This record gives sequence, C-alpha cells and structure tokens, in this order.
Amino acid sequence: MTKREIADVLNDIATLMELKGENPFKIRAYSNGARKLETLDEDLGALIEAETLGDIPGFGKALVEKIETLYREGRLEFYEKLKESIEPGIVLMLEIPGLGAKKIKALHKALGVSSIEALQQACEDNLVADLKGFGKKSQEKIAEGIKNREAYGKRHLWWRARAVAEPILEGLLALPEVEKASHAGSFRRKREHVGDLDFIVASSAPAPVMDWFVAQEGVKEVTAQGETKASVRFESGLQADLRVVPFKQFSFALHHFTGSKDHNVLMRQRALARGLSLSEWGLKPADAESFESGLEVDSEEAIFALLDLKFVPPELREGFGEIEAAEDAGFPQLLKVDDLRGVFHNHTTASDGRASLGEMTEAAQQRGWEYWGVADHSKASFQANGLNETRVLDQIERIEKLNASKAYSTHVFSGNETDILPDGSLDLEESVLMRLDYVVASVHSSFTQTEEAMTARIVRAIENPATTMLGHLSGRLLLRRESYQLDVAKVVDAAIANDVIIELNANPYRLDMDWRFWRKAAEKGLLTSINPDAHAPDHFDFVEAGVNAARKGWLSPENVINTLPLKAVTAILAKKRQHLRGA
Ligand code: DGT
Ligand code: CA
Ligand code: CA
Ligand code: ZN
Repeated sequence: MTKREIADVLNDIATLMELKGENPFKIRAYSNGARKLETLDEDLGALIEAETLGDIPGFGKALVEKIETLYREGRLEFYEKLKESIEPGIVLMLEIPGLGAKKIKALHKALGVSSIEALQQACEDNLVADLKGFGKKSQEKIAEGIKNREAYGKRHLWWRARAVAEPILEGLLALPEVEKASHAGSFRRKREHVGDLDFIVASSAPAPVMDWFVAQEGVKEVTAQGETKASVRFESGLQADLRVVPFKQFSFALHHFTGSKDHNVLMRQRALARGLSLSEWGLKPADAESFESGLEVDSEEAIFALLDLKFVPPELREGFGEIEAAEDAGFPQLLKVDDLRGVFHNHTTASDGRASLGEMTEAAQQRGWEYWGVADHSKASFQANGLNETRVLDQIERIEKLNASKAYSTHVFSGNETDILPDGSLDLEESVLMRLDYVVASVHSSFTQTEEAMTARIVRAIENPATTMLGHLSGRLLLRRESYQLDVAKVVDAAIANDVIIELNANPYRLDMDWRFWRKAAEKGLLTSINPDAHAPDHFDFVEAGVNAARKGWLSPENVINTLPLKAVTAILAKKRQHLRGA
C-alpha cells in the first residue's frame, strides 16, 4: 500500500473506533498518525527499511507495527476485525452528510437505530428532536442529509459538471493572488462522468483564494476548509476540491491531482527506477532529505521530459499503455472539434426532433459545416414517430429539392436511423434503403436478449449491404441504464470485414461505442463517425463530448469519416450504395 492508502486506513480505524466509543486518546493516535503520514516528506519504504519510523514523534510502537504490516501486506487483521465488529448499517450512516461518528454512536445508544432507514423513521417520529444534544434543528438536518445522500453519492456527467467547473476556473484566474490555476482530476482527463471536481492553484497568498472559493455563488456547504485545501458542495450534490500550492510546486501538484491513480503509480515507478522520487510536492533524488531541494520544472512537459517521456495529453493518462507510447513513438495527433466538417445521425420534426429540416440546415451552416445528414427514425420506433417507406421517399425528395435550391451552402445527406429488428433484419424495405445516401442501423427494442442473440442480431445488421454505420452500439445511458449484453470484439471484427462504420454517439449520456474499445479497434482499421444524434440545433454542441471520448480512445482525424471534405465523404457513401445497387 502507498503512504496515502495507509493514511486512509488509519483514518478509517479512528472513525470505526469512535463508532464503538473507544478511548479518545487511542482514537487520536490513529488520526494524528494518518495526518503525519500524509505530510511525511521521506520515502516510507526507506524509513521502514531502516527501522526508523518509530523515531518520528507521534508514531508509537503499535502504530508503527500496523503501518509496516499495511505497507508490506496491503491488509491488516486488526482493521478487518474492527470492521466486522460493527453493524454494516451503522457504518453506512457515516455517508449521511453532516453526521459524524460521535453522533451516530449517541443515536444508536439512545434509540437503538442501526440502519439509515431506522434513523429516517426516528426523525419522522420526532424522536431525535427530543434527544439530549440534538433538538429539532439537528433532526431536520439529519433528515435532509438522508434525502441528499443519494444525490451526493452519485457521479456527475462530465457535460453537466462542466457548467459548474468552467466558471470556477474563470473566477480563480481572475483573482489577483492567483498566479496559475487549472482543472485537475477526472474532469481534466475528460472522463464521461466525474466523482468530484479538482482545482489546483499556484499562489503565495492562499487565504484570499480559499475565502473566495468557499464563498462563491452556488456553494451550499463547505465540507472541509484548511489553510491550503478546501472542499465545497454545490446544490446538485457535486463537490469541488481546491488545493493551493507555491508556484514552484504547481506543475507537480497539477500532474499528481490530474491522475489517474493508475497513471501516477506508473510514473512513480518510472521515477524510482531512475533513482528519483516523484510526488505532488516534486521530484527529487530518492535519497534526498526533502522535496525542498528537488528538481525544478516550469511545466508538466518538463516532468515528463525528466523521466525521458514525451508529453502525455491528460485524456490519455489512464494507465492504458500511455507510458509505453510516451517513451517510444509518442501519440497520434488527437482529434479536435475543428477537424469535423459535418455530422451524420440527426433528427428533425419528421420523427422525434424538435427542429425542421430547414432550421437544422441553417444551424449546420452557421457552424461552417460542409454537410450534415438527416437520420430520422424508422417505423418500428413508433413512439418516436418513425417514418415508413412512403414518408422516407417523400423526405428524400424534399432533401433533393433543398440541395438543388442552393438555399444553403451546407449540403444535406438523406439518411435514416433504421431499427435493427429483434432478428437482425432492418426495419425498411431494401429498395427504399437503397435510395438513401446512408443508413445508421440501431437497436431500439428487445434489449434483454442473451449476449449470443444480441451479438448475432447486430452482426446480421452489419452484413446487410444497406448498412453504412452502426448507431449507439451498446444502448447504454450513462448513470441511468446499463448496456445490453453483446460481444463487442465480435461486432468490431464484423464491422471491419463489411466496411461498416461504428459511430461514436456524442450525446453526453451515450458516448457509445465506449472510448476503452477504440484504440484497439482503430488499429485494426475500424472507422468512426462523431455523431451528435441531435434532436435540436443546439445538440450539435454534443460533438465536443464525442471528440473528448474520441481523444480518450486515441483517435486521430484519419479514423473519423466526418473529418473528410464533402467530395471524399460523398464518394465513400456512394461506394456502399453502388455495391448495393449492383446487387
Ligand atoms: P473522480 O473524482 O472519482 O471522478 O476521479 P479523480 O481521478 O478525479 O479522483 P480524485 O478526485 O479522488 O483525485 C484526483 C487525483 O488525485 C487522482 O486522479 C489521482 C490523485 N490521487 C488521489 N488519491 C490518490 C491515491 O490514493 N494515490 C495516488 N497515486 N493518486 C491519488
Ligand atoms: Ca475528482
Ligand atoms: Ca477530488
Ligand atoms: Zn437511436
């Protein structure tokens, strides 16, 4: 275990002992030990090796033994037993915001409550209000905390977190005391959802920065505040952490708190192999006393360079092979929003979209796109007012007329998001599918098929010569609905073999096919299309979320069909159609 993980365990032990009502001196020994460990400059492994950990004031014999065991074995029987000795429902109560171990113990003792549900009931029955040391106000707070626990515990979509994150960074950068400021954590790595936001600031005057941070608009609760660290919670339950560091520590702190944890572990190992010790505080010779006299850098680039690595873009810091690439050839030129010249898979009022063909074309033109594609639903998606064959033919005619009128400089492709029926056939007649410029084939029904049936169903749709691309591969809705079961590798291989594109659905709730699959799939030759699945003009913005996911999947412009100019795209789509027309 690392220093930090051990500190977490010690803090846990202190909390659990408090729940049990043990000796406060003992409890404090653990929480003090945790804090000492967290701020320890020396390398823990070296101290243990030299058997000098006990020389540090505050580390008694019992504590040293436990730290050593955790360091060597990664587990501690004392801790396991302690956890087992307390009812799980009581431990869970710690998740109620504003409720600490001491109060939980008192509630348990006085009312016999040993679960959140029981505590909630006790609040409703007005039992907590009458307790000594609690009262009506505190009962209300507990009840509200129980209600909020769910919202606070959950993760937040990157897209929504951004609305909170961007003004915070702007606010920090506007403060005169702030020398540098950046996002960090999963938000900076552009994960599809984030647990909390992290900010790193360089300043020699932390106090006013902290004051601004905890008092900013929208803050509902200050959950922690120290001299250089603070955490706040917003109305939505989203939390934000701030760390203020001296200027010369900024790049190290930024790198550390950007993570991921897996990436950090690999970086630290690499440093150690070079006789160096890397941390949020700096980079120093492993045997040097402190980070004070460590190496100085003026950027993250410099940290990577000191470890003989090319710069790793934050999106790729997931411990997914980025270190190997950074010590070797480096990275592909990652996709950017500006690389896109148009988009496919969008809806209009003909099915379930909220804007007309003209309005959507206007919006695409405003973005400077050379083309955009309609892909309204097909008839099996009756709940979305899907089009039957007659309506599809009528829409094709309207689009042809619109293009011929030259009313807009943006070309409109006529496509359709055609349902993949439970048996893998497509929802519209082949003669009609032939007339379309392209087909996005998607699953919208029978989600509960077995993995085998679902995989065969999708592969059959891929093999249909009318299919140009596959829509939202897994059917997942992030934080809302799991993906259906399917064998992604098989589907990817079938798509490559049949010249079918797999979309990267850019709706922030979908981001599907998942970024974790893209690097390998693209290496094998799979093409994608960044598809906003827009149901209104402003949904075209979603392409940014799609590009984030594409970057996390190591994709560059050549992997993405909608980076191509109109002429080249037209030729690729036509090729698929010629094949079909010839059949
Ligand atoms: P999240 O907030 O769950 O979406 O994910 P992150 O990656 O933002 O995680 P967070 O906020 O807990 O911590 C920010 C970064 O700080 C994390 O990516 C890496 C670093 N970090 C935090 N805890 C540890 C740790 O125990 N060990 C190491 N090596 N790094 C850590
Ligand atoms: Ca975070
Ligand atoms: Ca955090
Ligand atoms: Zn769809």
